[in-house]
Amino acid sequence: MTGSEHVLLTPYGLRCDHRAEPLGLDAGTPLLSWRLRSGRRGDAPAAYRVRVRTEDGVLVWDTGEVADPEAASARYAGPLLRPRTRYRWQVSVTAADGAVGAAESWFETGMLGPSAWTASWIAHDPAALDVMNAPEEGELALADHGLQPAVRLRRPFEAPAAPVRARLYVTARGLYEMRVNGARVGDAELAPGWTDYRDRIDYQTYDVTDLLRAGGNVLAATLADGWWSGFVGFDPRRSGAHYGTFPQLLAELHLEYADGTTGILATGGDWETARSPIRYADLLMGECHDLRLETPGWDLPAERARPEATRDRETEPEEPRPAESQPAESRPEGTPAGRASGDGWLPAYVAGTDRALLTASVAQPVRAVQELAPRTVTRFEDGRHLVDFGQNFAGRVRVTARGLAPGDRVVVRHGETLDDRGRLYTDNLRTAAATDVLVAGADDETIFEPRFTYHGFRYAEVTGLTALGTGDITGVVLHSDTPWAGEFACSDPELDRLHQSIAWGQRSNFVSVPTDCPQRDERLGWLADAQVFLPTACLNADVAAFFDGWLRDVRGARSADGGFSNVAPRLAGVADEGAPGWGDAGVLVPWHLYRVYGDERVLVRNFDAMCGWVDFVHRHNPDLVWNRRVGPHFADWLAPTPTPRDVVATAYFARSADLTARAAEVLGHPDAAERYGTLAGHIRKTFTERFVTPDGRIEGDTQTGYLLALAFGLLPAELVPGAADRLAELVEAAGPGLTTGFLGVGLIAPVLDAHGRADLAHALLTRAEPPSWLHPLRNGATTIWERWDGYTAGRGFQAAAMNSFNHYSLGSIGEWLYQGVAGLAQAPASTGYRELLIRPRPGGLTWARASYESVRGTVSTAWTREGGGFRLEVSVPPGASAVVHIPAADPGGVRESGIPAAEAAGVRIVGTEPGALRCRVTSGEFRFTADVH
Ligand code: RAM
Repeated sequence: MTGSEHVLLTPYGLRCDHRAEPLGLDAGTPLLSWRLRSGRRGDAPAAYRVRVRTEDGVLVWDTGEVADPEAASARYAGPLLRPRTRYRWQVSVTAADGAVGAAESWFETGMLGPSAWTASWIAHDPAALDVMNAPEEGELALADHGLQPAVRLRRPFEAPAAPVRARLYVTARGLYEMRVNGARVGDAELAPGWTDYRDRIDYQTYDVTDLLRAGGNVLAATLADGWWSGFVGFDPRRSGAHYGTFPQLLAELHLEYADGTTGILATGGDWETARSPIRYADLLMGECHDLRLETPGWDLPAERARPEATRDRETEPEEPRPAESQPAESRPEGTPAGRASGDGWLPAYVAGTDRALLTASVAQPVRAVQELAPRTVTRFEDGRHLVDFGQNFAGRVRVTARGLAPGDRVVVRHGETLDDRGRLYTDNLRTAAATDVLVAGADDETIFEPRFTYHGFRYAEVTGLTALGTGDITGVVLHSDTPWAGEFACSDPELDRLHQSIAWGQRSNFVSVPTDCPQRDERLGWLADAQVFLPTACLNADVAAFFDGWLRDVRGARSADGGFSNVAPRLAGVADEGAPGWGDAGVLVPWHLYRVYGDERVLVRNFDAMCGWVDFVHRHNPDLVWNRRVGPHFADWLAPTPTPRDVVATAYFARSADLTARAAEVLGHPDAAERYGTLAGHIRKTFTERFVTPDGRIEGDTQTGYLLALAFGLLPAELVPGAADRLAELVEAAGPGLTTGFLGVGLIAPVLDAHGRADLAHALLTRAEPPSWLHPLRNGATTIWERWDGYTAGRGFQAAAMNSFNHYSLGSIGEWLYQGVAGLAQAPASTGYRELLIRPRPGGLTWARASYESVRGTVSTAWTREGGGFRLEVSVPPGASAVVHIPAADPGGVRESGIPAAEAAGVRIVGTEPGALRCRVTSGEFRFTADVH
């Protein structure tokens, strides 16, 4: 980029349906969006123009010049998009002064609908799969767990020439890893990800052009159980196999040659299959690689396969067949496997041709995003090694094993913490064995990294190696690769650690779906956890696509009469009926996403379900106190002081009705807006009548009771100050301390702040006795704990039956670190960060800063307090404006870039309040200074 481009108004960060350059899009009318930057204060867009072209430059859609100073996106409205086609698009933005900046990106469509597919589901014939070896002493009881080998599938074929373009469209019932001519395809992990496979199965698209060549090629896959046929959740009545009993692959390779000819290679009975050296692979139990069973070269064309592999084969695979001439299926569905082609390879078993549920994935895949070097490796006398990665995370290890004889075993166990004897503590994993095993083959050195499992851990215990150096083992961090969007830092290193722990909680638990925890036999998409953490999550990362994907399963998990569930994807038998605050996530999550990303379509897609939920609760609770059909009523889960259930439930009922009314308004449904608005008003009235005394005491007199009432605006205006005072009293009386659980915790700092008690919010942040955020950190936490007292000095661990050390719910304080401590927030009535509210709450800190990559561009704040002076730097993206509160002893003395604020360009004073000046600023960078003595 040249200097002048940087100075002028320039679009950047182009997204299509909230993803950068998505490959394989099934949406017919995607949203094309951009962010803006400029080096000039007050720079603002006046108009935009989007042009979409085919790859060879043919113009398909042109918005023309659209005069809209607020727009940061355009919804494609051109002719029908063609399947499997790449489109390039350009956005040009004209600034108010006529200067034009432009940027380009692309998106590529996928199959655009299930009918385009010809592939069949193929598998290893489950009846022909070898029975596992009997488990050895101390090893997983394989028979009990019903674990089965991962299988391989392959299809050699002849390409007449190197293709000029090749795309692989692929999915699995189970987990897949694809290879082309021995090279791994793409970098997605745990693909195709977890969806409710009864409703939909996501497929992924890969550009494999560079992996193919003229002549012999091999397309190959390894398949494992994953969420489809492996263990998920904790339901002891159903040991795995939630969706099916054996994994299956469905794939199509589309080839285009320079002469214009094309070919399709689809999964069908003409593939061949064998068991793999992975004796089992399970998300909860772990993975076992038996390298004695390895057949090098299995995924290579015959002539490139390693000589020893070729020698091992009883017969060579048949001559590869040309891709074009192959029928999609050569055997009818369900036909049992027939003749083996040697070396254990059998014709693939065709398990079906149902393609109705295939949809392109809408979110970023899980990826190995980071590697952690061990902090220490300790060797015990009994030969075990204990590896400390210094960070609790979700992922797995990569170990380099040396000096093993064939059949030697290396066992890696995982745990979040150590017991008081310094040994790996795994009691809290419940039935998740989280154990990976390597059985050595002939190679002297082996690199072992499981591929179809993940664990939540900080420590790994390795048995079976005589030596293990810090360079021999690496922690591989896995999570849904949502682009990181926020940064926060301040003068208190413990608050920085708190922020980091929250961020690690997010990384560890955004693994295809938002899970409660990554370690024990649970890892479910609990709805309340997701909704309470969402505001924090949205500041840490761009989670628009991630949540859009998950919301499909939230809708899918509804009951026939409109009730949301507690977990999504739903699992039979797991607390089906949505509890207050859990089911309500189906309303709260779309609303919050709309506010953050400004994309109305999230409301469009969820509106009916939102209405259905409110109607469901209303139907069963016509007197407007929600006390029937409350599901397993978790109330303010894990709160030190419980809040009456009806108070919690009725507050959420009012909140959901209110947000549904607002959504109706946004979507232009005045009748619904009126209906739900009126209902919300009646519920609020009922709440006050039933639960609030005339002097403003809320039944139960708990922090969470007041928090819900104040945050959700349930009280008549005259009762608000009293309720806020009572909340403050309760916080003070507790230490100052908090007594909130999952539902109250995220509200406590914002509500105290909104009612003039940011000092108490700070007091809570610096409190170290439990319940507090610092207590875990001072006891070695590197992620947020499930319980305030997961470990306490006198008592030790909480009950192992429910004691996760990596649950993000109580980390929902993260929002206030950005919004309160650093002062970076969106104004309450704004959507898509059009209007910001910059209002730092310094507390006892000397500096803080935050930046956030919003849908409009970068927002940042940085403040320092030195001597009696306060300095606040603010950056507002073009197209946005901000109200800035500058702490000042004398509001009239505030200066911006050295001149009185009232005279500064782009600054308009809007008011003063005790100890602060309030101004409205345009886009650009501002440097305010004030005296705070
Ligand atoms: C626990 C989960 C989750 C919570 C539910 C009620 O088992 O870990 O965090 O939402 O219970």
